[in-house]
Amino acid sequence: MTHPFPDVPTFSGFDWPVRADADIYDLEIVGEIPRELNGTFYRCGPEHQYPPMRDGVFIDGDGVISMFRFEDGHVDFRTRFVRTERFLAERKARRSLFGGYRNPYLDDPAVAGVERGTANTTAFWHAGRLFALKEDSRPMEIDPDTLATRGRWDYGGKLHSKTATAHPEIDPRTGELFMHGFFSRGGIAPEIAYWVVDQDGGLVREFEVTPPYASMIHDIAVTGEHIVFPVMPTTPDDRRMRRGGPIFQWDDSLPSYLGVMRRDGDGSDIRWFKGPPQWMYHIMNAWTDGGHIHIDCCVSEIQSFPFFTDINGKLYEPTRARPKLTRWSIDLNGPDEFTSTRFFDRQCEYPRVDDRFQMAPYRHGYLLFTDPDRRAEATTRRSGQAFNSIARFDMTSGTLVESWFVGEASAPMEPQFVPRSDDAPEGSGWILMVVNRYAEGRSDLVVLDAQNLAQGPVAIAKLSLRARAAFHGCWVSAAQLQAARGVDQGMR
Ligand code: V55
Ligand code: FE
Repeated sequence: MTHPFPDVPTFSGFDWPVRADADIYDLEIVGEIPRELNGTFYRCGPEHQYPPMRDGVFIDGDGVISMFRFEDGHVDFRTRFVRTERFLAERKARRSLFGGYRNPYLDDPAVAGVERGTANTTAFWHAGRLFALKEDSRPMEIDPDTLATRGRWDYGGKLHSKTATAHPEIDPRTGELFMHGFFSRGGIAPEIAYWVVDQDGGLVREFEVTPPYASMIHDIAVTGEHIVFPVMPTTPDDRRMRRGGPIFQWDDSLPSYLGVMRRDGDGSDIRWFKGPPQWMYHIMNAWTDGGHIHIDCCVSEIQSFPFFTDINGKLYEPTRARPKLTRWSIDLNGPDEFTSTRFFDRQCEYPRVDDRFQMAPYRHGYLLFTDPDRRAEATTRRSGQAFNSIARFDMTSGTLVESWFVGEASAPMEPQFVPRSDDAPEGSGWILMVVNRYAEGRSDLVVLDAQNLAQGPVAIAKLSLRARAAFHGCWVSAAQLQAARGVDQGMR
């Protein structure tokens, strides 16, 4: 037996770990699932298998990958813990063995040298393979039908980097994949690995870039022509880690930098553009327009996770930690500085687009935000963020077009756009989104018309259990799945 989870917000109420590998066949559907929706919505998030050894932070939970499979108006649900090396070691011991977020000094000596990666951040599809990703380790490959864990993926032994981002970017025009790994040599060494994978899944080149200082680099910007590495002052410290402290702290004595290099180059042309200290987790889209690069993203004044504390002991200021929709612009013919334009003054996160229009000028942007006139349930209460609505923005002007409040005592998770057809115009399709129903202790998957969010769901697939608080996901069409497995198996 294991002892109960501690009675703290991270592990109680809606966030009490479910810990189930479960299948629910044929979810109850309210309304009608559009017949064009054939494929699978995959999501990945953290959930502790066992009560933590110390004060567990939720982003240190074990990876859980789940899927909603859409077939001719039906939706089937499946969820599995990812069988990481760490998960298996803890399962064998029937308790936690890893002591803290990215801090190996706190581990039980029994697991010295065991891969610490949790595969808990993103479900990602490229070249016929599904991955569960965590930025501190290499990708974990997952079976797209059974969700069984296939093992670590290193491009046939070609990958040098020990880490791989949870935010890879696919160029929808070429099918190429662009990835980075910060702390690529392991530990907290500052080097950033960068690699390109061709449309067939083969690693074509990899090299390292050295930033002005070591920092967490959660998401990079990729345009048709450039790669941009954001370096912002959330910094690691090995001595602090040895004392049992957090790997990362916020240090606003340092500036931010955007490192720009040509996408098809070798990194020798990298140029660092400076800006004030600020923090950014997620990019909506980025593109190169002649001599300018634009990056639309959610930017906060300070680190938004409260558990990455201020290096000078300053108290966490929630209002400054709120991400706001912002455009960073770089003039490639100008000085070594970047500029910012704020589009929206509400707390927002999880920006997404119609992925077919990534890396180029675009119109439709979707994100979660907090409507202050409504009650905000603490979706990601643990990160200090509480969203209650989804919005569609017109990014040609940076203005909010429409929004939908998800309901009382409810919280939305990252939206996923699905096009009506492969050649539908930008924004013609649906938004799939899990909405957690706090009062009922369960979740819904809502289907929204992406051009009419305000009317509310066209269909709801009802879950009888709490969907775990996931981070990121992807849509894989039935045709892509079929091509990847060759034979139709279904999940019966
Ligand atoms: C994030 C999430 C992580 C992580 C680092 O959303 C950053 C940001 C789920 O794990 O390890
Ligand atoms: Fe993320």
